[in-house]
Amino acid sequence: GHTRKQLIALMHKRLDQSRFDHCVRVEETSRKLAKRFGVNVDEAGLAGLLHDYAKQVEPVDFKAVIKQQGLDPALLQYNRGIWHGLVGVWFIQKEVGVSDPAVLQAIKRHTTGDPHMTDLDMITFVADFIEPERKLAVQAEARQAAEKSLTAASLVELQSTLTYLVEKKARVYPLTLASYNSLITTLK
Ligand code: DGI
Ligand code: FE
Ligand code: FE
Ligand code: FE
Repeated sequence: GHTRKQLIALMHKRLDQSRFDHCVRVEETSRKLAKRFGVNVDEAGLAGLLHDYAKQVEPVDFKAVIKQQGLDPALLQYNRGIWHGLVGVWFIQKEVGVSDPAVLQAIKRHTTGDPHMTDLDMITFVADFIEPERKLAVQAEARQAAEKSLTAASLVELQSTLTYLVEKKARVYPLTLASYNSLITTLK
């Protein structure tokens, strides 16, 4: 294990200041949500802090990992928006040495969600969307929903993400749609 100070030094090698500051806000938001919903606060904080660790990794480096590790070749049709979570955990294991599978899973799922999200997964997913600098009305709506329910807040986020993607004619990663369908079914 690293001290928080060591983690922060490693993050500064990969992230510019504004992305780093976002990560610290997601850490803080995640810890609050973990207390609210009875989830391990340190795991939630660690996942929140590291969730965007790979956000600024070069596309060519992501492509190399996707090929070398034999990951789904369909991933190559996407971009850093999708890669930094699903593939980013490879860089986190390698460069930061985090091995807690629950933390790695939450980071992996933080952009697309997953049809089988745990409470920790939903905390990372939602904290990213409702950290204090997220100012959209839909983000306020998710923040309000997260007072009571992680699934309700996750659904607000996925509905917004899907609408945004379709609006700009972007390719929807199948997991994003599967997550939405799963939450809709849960909440019906
Ligand atoms: O990393 P952040 O900016 O803090 O937030 P994020 O990881 O939730 O989202 C990163 C980007 O990923 C955001 O611009 C939306 C995009 N995204 C989410 N789901 C999909 C997606 N992009 C594509 N093409 N397809 C998806 O399914
Ligand atoms: Fe992200
Ligand atoms: Fe997110
Ligand atoms: Fe983020």
